[in-house]
Amino acid sequence: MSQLPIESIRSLSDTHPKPPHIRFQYGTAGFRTLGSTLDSVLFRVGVIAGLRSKKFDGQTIGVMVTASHNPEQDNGVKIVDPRGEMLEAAWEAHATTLSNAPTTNDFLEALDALVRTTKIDLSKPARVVYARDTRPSGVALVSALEDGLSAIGAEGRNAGVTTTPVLHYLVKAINTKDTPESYGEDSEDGYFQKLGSAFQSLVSGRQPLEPLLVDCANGVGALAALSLSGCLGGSLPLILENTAIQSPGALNNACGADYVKTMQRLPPSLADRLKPGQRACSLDGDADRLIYYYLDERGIFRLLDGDKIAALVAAFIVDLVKSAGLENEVKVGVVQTAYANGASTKYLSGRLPVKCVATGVKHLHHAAEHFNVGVYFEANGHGTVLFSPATQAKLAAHQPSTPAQSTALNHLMNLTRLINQTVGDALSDMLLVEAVLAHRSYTGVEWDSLYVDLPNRLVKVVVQDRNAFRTENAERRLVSPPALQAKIDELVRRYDGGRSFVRPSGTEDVVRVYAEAVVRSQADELAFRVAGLVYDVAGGDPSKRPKEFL
Ligand code: NG1
Ligand code: ZN
Repeated sequence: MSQLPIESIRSLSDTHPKPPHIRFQYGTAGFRTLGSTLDSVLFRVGVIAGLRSKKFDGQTIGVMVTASHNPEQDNGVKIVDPRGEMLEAAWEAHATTLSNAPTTNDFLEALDALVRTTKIDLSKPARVVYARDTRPSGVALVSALEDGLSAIGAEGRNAGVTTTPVLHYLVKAINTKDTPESYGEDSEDGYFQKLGSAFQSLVSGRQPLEPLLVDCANGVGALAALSLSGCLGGSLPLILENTAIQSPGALNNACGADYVKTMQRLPPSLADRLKPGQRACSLDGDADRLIYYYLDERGIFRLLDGDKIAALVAAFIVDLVKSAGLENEVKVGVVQTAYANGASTKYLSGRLPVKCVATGVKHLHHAAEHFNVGVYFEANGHGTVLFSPATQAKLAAHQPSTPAQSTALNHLMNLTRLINQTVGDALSDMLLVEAVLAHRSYTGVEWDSLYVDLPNRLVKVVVQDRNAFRTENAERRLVSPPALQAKIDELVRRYDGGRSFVRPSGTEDVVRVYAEAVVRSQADELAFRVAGLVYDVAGGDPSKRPKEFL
């Protein structure tokens, strides 16, 4: 058995010391915090990714440097497993431990322990593909990552500046290259060509689509959307907005999917650009979230969020499966979280199986794998559709008995190429939505009218210790602090159509309160009153209690 290259790790690790007094955590979205504090984390992630690759016999591991929808000064990093999926949970804990080792010596000891406990054969090769978004801090962080890769002797492939979903795609494409499961050419261009050709086949013969306005959040999505639009053969005119990737401070600032969903309003920069009835969508800073919207004839903003996307897409796939003559063999299901609008859950459960899981894409992804076709979307616009390997084989082998069945089958096969099977991709999802709208001859108005959203409100509460909040039943109920859930229940009962739940955030040091009700003012009031209960139980200084918490 080979040994860890102690000297090479030691000398390079000393140039990337861990800042004292900071505790890092590999959370739902990887490591994510102020970009200026992450140098040692990136170095160590390089070493960890190398070991993870050795663990998989030299299969390629991915590393993405991004902080998604967070403000520009933040940055982060996540590790992607060989099939293009998120890092396995046990290794999230290893990554946390290694990132917090105070000194180089402690880091080396922790590495040694990891190699022994997880039985890594150090003689195996290590391969890592990595990319970053457009954040200015990304350049130096990638160079720290490269030091980590070189310290462990991993072969690195720099995929440059690209989106999170492209990086996930690359990992899967590289690891399946020249195999029967080949996922496509292992380049960004190869991916966009694949999406573009599937999209063009899906919409051929349909009415040409009206131009779509795309808010690129002043991030990497601007570059990606431009490349993608070159692969669409004019089938979907895109008007790209908020593409100022060089302007300091512009990233995600008053624009992007998170802004639109959270504020439930149009990015101010689009106010003069969007005409009533025109479709628009917003990407987030690493282009894995997508939110649609339009202005109605009175100029009022109408949101088409992840729940509306799930409803549109799931119903379409169910119809195609039926038209292809496969309804008894291919079961479509939907996965949501507690943040899904109650009206969407009602709409969907009347049509197909719906499962609710804890927040965080990995939970949705894993639950979706249990369906033949699993549609999952978070309300915030992150999601995709998974076709199980057995279902893909079934589609390939199915002999249609009528021309109509044959057409529907072809559409389904094209959907498997159009939809990213590794992780949610705003651009792939955007093409998916556009393809469905083209097939249904829907404008935003008809899509919007599938169901009417219940008014809702999401509030953050700063508490002394968010770990004091523990939940059950897919995070819909609190088990601690004791007695708080009973008080929430008591309050919720007083509101028509009221629903509210409280959970600790996995990405910020806050507790989130969600509430919905039949009337907007009631949803707001319920959210603020529940927030008040939370603050009183766990917030600390009563004089600092926010006054809106009634
Ligand atoms: P937290 O901070 O745990 O609520 C947020 C989003 C999740 C998910 C993660 C990862 C909400 C309410 N929560 O998680 O859905 O997207 O970030 O980015 O939108
Ligand atoms: Zn994102």
